Amino acid sequence: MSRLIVVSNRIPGKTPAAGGLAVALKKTLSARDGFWFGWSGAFAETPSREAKFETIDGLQIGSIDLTKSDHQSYYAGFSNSILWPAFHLRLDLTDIHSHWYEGYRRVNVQFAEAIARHIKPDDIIWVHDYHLIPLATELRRRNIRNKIGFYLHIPFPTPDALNAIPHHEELLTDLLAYDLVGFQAQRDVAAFNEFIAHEEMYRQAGGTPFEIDLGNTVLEAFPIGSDPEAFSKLATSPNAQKMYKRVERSMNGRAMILGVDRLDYSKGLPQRVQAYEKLLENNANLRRAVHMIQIAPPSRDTIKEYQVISDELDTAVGRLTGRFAEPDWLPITYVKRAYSQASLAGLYRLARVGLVTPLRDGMNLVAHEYVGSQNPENPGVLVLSRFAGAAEIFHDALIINPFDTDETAEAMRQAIAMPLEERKQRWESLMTVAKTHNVDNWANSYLAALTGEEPPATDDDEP
Ligand code: ADQ
Repeated sequence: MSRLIVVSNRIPGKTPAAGGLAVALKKTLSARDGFWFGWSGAFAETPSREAKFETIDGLQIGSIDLTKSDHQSYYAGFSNSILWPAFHLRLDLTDIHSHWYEGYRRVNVQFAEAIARHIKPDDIIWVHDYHLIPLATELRRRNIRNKIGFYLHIPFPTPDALNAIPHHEELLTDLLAYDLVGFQAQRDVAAFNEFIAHEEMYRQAGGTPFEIDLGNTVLEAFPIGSDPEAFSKLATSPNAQKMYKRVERSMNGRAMILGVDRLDYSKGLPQRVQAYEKLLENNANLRRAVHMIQIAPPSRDTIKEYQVISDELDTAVGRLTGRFAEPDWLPITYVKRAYSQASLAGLYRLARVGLVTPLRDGMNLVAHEYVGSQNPENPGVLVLSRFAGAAEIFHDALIINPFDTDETAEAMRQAIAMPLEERKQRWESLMTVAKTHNVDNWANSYLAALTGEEPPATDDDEP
């Protein structure tokens, strides 16, 4: 089997939220040999092009340091203040500074130079996410002819949103330097094709369109997943049980409604709190019978828009509490910190309702983890946004439009009232889907498409 080189913004082991994805990619990597490459997390005075290698958990990890100013332009700037909001259709939240693009490209060049000298002729290279779109172009410029694949973890934008991104034509050309561009959902492949159709329409109207020739590049959806069986075990592990029992005691028989998200404006958190407020407003009988827990550790908090969403959520939670709390009952617990996977699994298992209501999301792994953690004898109900990639596969969740807070409130009510039989039926179907779309199958099917090799047999295959 060829060696595999995985490239992502950060090297693994230093991003706590990476969770199952890092574990799955490490497993794939250890089966194939090769290395993982990314930013070390450290800053240098001058840009270094020499990768440092170390062995972590038996894996070869290569990294480089970046200068503070390049990192600012590349990461907080172009990647997370332009690409992230535009790809999530939040053009109102983009913050465009033209010099950020230069920093973004400089870092991609720096990555390419550091990696190129370590690539052997049969290696396959798998590049992850929007931070590194130009990497294949830069590697090709350095005469790398190997198979290079790209996977976009976030949604692909609509034509108008793409047109609002400075240098989007170059970025599209960059994508076509890959052999395979993988997306989370069919919706994203369709959005890419819609851009092509949009340019064609422009040509027919007499404009000068941007010509896209896909050449040999394959575009395909590979929905990512988690490891539901591992979550199922984890949810009954001693550490998960500790959390489960502690919170169960504090619930005192009330139904728990749970949200777990990075604190990000794409996750629809203020709308979710508003929907919960409507649930309490419209159903006086539920007021002392439910409790919502929202866990949302801050992320990217040097970026202004992330401070704004944090303040907005503080206000929404404060208003809700002031309006409905009683001296001996609080409607919501809002926790701004990260928890171990075991603690999360315990909470998922206890939650009668799992709220996954992003305004737009590539996939959303919390949905998968919630399903994996349920008790088969008494499962909870997943309330899922139609704008999460997960909605393309989890048809038996209660699917809602997160902008319609009446509808979300009604789905919460329905979830709480749902008879055990229906909960079991829905959960069994969701669990079957989560197992089929687990993270190992995701990595194997992506790599099979990139290399043309057969994917390894899975446990589900007939002998
Ligand atoms: P994210 O936007 O980070 O990922 P998500 O898919 O939900 O979103 O993954 C979040 C991960 O962080 C989960 O594994 C979750 O357990 C963990 N997490 C969240 N809150 C936590 C907390 N309080 N403590 C500890 N861990 C927490 C991006 C895209 C998604 C896509 C993934 C993977 O935005 O759409 O599904 O990549 O491709």
